[in-house]
This record gives sequence, C-alpha cells and structure tokens, in this order.
Amino acid sequence: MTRSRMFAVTLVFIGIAASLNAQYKRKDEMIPMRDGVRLYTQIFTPDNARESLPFLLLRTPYGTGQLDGARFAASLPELSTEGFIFVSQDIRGRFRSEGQFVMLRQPREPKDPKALDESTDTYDTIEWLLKNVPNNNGRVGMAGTSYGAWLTVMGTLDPHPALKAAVEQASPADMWIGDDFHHNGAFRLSYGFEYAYRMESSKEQTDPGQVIDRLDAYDWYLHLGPLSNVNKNLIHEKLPTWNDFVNHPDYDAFWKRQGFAPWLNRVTVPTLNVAGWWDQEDFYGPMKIYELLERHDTANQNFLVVGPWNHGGWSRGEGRKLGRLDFGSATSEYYRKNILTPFLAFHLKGKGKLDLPEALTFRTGTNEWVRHESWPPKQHVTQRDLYFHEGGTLSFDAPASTPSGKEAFDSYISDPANPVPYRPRPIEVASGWTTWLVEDQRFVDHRPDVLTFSTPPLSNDLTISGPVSAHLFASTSGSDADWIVKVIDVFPEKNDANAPSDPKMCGFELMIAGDVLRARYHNGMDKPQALVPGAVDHYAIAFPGNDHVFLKGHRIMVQVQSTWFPVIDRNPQRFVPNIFLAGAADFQPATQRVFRSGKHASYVAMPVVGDR
Ligand code: PG9
Repeated sequence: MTRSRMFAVTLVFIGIAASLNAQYKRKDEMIPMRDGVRLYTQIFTPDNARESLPFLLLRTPYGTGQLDGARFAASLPELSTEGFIFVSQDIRGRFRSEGQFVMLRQPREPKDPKALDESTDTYDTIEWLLKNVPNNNGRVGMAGTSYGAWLTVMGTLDPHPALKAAVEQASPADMWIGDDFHHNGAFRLSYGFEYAYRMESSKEQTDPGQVIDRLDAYDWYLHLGPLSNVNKNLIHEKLPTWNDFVNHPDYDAFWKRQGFAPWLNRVTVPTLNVAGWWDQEDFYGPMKIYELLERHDTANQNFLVVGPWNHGGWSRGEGRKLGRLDFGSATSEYYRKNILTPFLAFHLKGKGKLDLPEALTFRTGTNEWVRHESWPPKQHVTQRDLYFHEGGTLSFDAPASTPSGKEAFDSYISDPANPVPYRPRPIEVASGWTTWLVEDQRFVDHRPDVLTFSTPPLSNDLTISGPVSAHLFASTSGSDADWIVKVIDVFPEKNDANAPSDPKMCGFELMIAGDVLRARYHNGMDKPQALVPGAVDHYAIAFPGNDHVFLKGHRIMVQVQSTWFPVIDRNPQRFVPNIFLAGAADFQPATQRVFRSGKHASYVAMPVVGDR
C-alpha cells in the first residue's frame, strides 16, 4: 500500500459521515518497551461503555494520524458501534515513536533473550495496556491491513496470552516469492523503488513523486536505465531497503528468514485471513499464511475470506465496484458487518455464535458468496488442462504431435528497450495503481511481443475454484528471460446474444490471474542458472487462487509476454550474476518461442467445478 495508510488513516475516509452511537475519547501515551524505547500510542475509549471492554490493537508504520475520538470512531463505524478500546500505535522508529525502523524487521533469534522484534514490541504493549488502562476485560484483538497485517502476524509469534483474535488482511508472507517486492524472483521495480523511497527518506512518509519528474512513470523508469543507476544517480546508497535489494538478488537466507514459512508452525491465536482477488500488492501473502497455518490447525481456529477487492478494498466504502466491474452488492460492507465485527465480538467479548465456514469466497462472474469446507475445495473439482493450439486458440484437448515430428511453436521478439507496459500509458504515480489489475487487457493484445490464445465463446458457464497454474514449454535465444502469463475472461461483444448489460463491458478483457517467473530461477528459487539458448524448458507459474465463473458466451484467453514494465524490472535477457548491478550493454533483444505440441504442449491447469 503506497498511497494509503491502512486502518489508522485510510479508513478515515470511509465513514466520517457515519452516525456515532458511542463517544470515544482519545488519550496519548508513550509506552515503554523492554529496551526503554517508547512507542507513541493513542487509546480511544468509549465514555458510555456499560461493561469492561476488550482492546483492539492496530499497529502501523504509516502514522496514527491525529484524529479526535469521534472522527476515529467514525472511520471504523461497524467496529466502534460494537464497542472496543481502540489502540493505535506508531511502530518503532516511525512518526512519533522512538527507536529505529527496520523494514519488515526479521523475527528475532529465539535463543537470544535480549533480541527484539515486532513480536516483543506487541507483547510489551499488551502488557502495559492491561495494567494501565481501566475497565478492560483482559482480552486483546489485533487487526491490520498489509504492513499492519504483517505486524498482526508478528504479534501471534510467541503471543501475549491475552491476545485472543487476529485479523490479518493482506499480510505479505514472502517478499521474494510473491508479495510487494518480488514475484518469483522478478523485481517489482516501481513498487520496490517507490515504497523504499516513501518509507526510508525520513521518519514520516516522503512522496516519491518528488524524484519521478515525468508524468509517465514508464518513460521515467526507461530513461533511468539499468538498476545500477538508482544508487549511482539518485539515492546514493541512502535507502537501506534498496541496498537490501541490491545485496540480496537471489532467494538467500535474508529473504527466507524474513518470510513467514519458517515461523508459522502452530496456530496460537484464532485467525481470520483476508484477501482480495485483485490485490495489487499482497495476494500471495494471505493465501500462503492461511495455508501455512492450516497445516497445524487441529482446533479449527484458522479461517479464510476472499472478496472481489483490491488492496484494502474490504475496509473502504461499500465494495460494490472495482474499476469498471460491478459486483451487484456491497461486498466490503458485508464483510465488515457480517464477518469482521462478529469474529472479533465472539473472541473478545464471548458474544454471539461464530457462523464462519472454513473458507468464504466471493465467486466472481456469478457474483455470490460461496461457503467452502476447505480451501482449495477438494470435492467436485477436476483439474483440467487448457492447451495452447495453432492459430492462437485454446482447448481442453491436448494437441497431437505434428505429423513431421517437428515441434510447433509461436514466437515473438522481446526487446528490453521497448517493454510491454503493465497498464495503459501514461502511467501516473499518483493514480491508477490501485486498479491496474482490472484494466482492460485489450490495450496490449495486438502488440507483436504479446502472444494471445483464446477459446471460442463458451457454450456453458465454466466455474473454476482453487489455484490455477500455467505451464509453459519455452525457449529463448538469450541466456535469461521473464515469462509472464495472464489468464483473462473475455466478455462477449455488443453483437453477441450474451452481450453484457453494461455496454462499456463489451469485449472487455478482464485478467483474473497473472504473474511472472524469472527464468533463471526455474530450477530453484535459490539456484539462479543461465539458460541454454534455444533449449526448451518447462516453466511453471502458480497463481494464488481463483473462484470465478466464465459465463456462457465469454471466452477464456491466455496472454504470454516477457516484459511487464515498470511494475517488473527489465530482464537483460543475458545472464548476469546480479541484475541490480547490470550495465546498459548487458540488455539485449531475444527471440522467445512458446511450444504447443507433443511433449512440449504448453497449457494452463484449471480447477474446474463439476465432473467432466
Ligand atoms: N503493501 C504494503 C507493504 C506491506 C509490507 C511491506 C511493504 C509494503 C502495505 O500496504 O502496507
């Protein structure tokens, strides 16, 4: 979340007008941690409470803001109506808190009694609150979005015994595999640079628009040249996170230790994992955290909710629309009223009955909430492979070997000097980021460096529920490459019997899954290897999950390309040990081939609901 400051600040905009039925008063405290560092903390207490109340702790690196009690309560209308003692805290080293900020500070060495991390800061905060704030009921919940959710997960590692509920909305799980900073080894350039600049230029937030002095960020990043110019010409080693990117180009111990996989080996606190299908920042994270916890969830305390949201969409407004899409109901309001608030009231106040399925997902296409006994669903789902065919077509039938025995393929030239934009230009830093995943993909499907395959219009609805994966058999004339695969729902055209009721949606190409793989890592994320030019390899891309109906009359489309700029940095397409140190001369065009016959038949694997 670059342009929003979750819970503590962004939510401010959702409900200022909401009526208040509790008057909250704010008190500010500097809460001491075990090493003497004091954290700036706002405590909001309703003055008409008739019973002792639980705490809801919201920790943030984005600044608590300076709202008075009434405005704070109005920013969380459903929760403040239920009644909690809200605690909003600047984390170590940010805004008014003392100490030093470390980006996603790694979990501490458990054997070192003096070590600190966000988990110890959470523990110390809870301990202080229980002892110093009157009329509390001895229970604490934590909630947050994104960085705030990551802090919530950290609070559940060796948790304070009073921590009774955790709501983790879009927490990153692994910054190298699939969240903000990298995806499958490819660097998320625009986000990584802008976020590091925003967070580490000062204790508060600094607008990266200060250095991006062109309206079109595509142009600006292209003119910046290779990544080695960032330190050389712009930031001169001053941003610790950028230095981490440069010093840890591969999936080494630094990234592995920062990720949650080694730590989430038990469920300590009832957890609600929340994700958005079109989250432009952290979609991998919440799905992965749910999966990691689920392996140990013998007491059934770990739940998943996925809605049709972008990053933070669940916490803002009614959630009926996203970009051009209309989901027909107020999905975010539904979540806050019927899931979030009852979950916290149940665990923190012992109120009500918890009516939560194991996983609740909003099925896009038919636009309905679906309750699942497990995620991914196990019953009535058949894995089916959708193969690439001649003439840009797709079919569930595997292609035969060619009669000549020669392999069939499609080909394009990928040129790092002319990369495919990830959203329509001009790419403005200040707008468009939050909805780029729902942009109409027609803006690139005629580029010569984008391969497009599509089914004919479907004669029946086709529902997929669970994770989709892409399997490319491909070669490059270079010695490194990026493979980007997008799975798209194509809406019928105006002249079609199934044309959408909204004329603006005619022919719309909606990406429902899309991701990148940096080919040097295809034999292991910690084993970068030069590719053999011309050799056909298998490249697998796993998408985090879908619950979607391709409606009758729609087509399924797959696009393949090798650049996605500037959300992903440019691969030089020549193997160099560290792309962050590459020079301009290392970048070269390459001829890419995507195969579609015999044992090299590329396909997308789909969890199709229903029997064949
Ligand atoms: N996506 C943001 C983030 C989280 C954690 C680390 C870096 C960035 C956020 O929205 O907070």
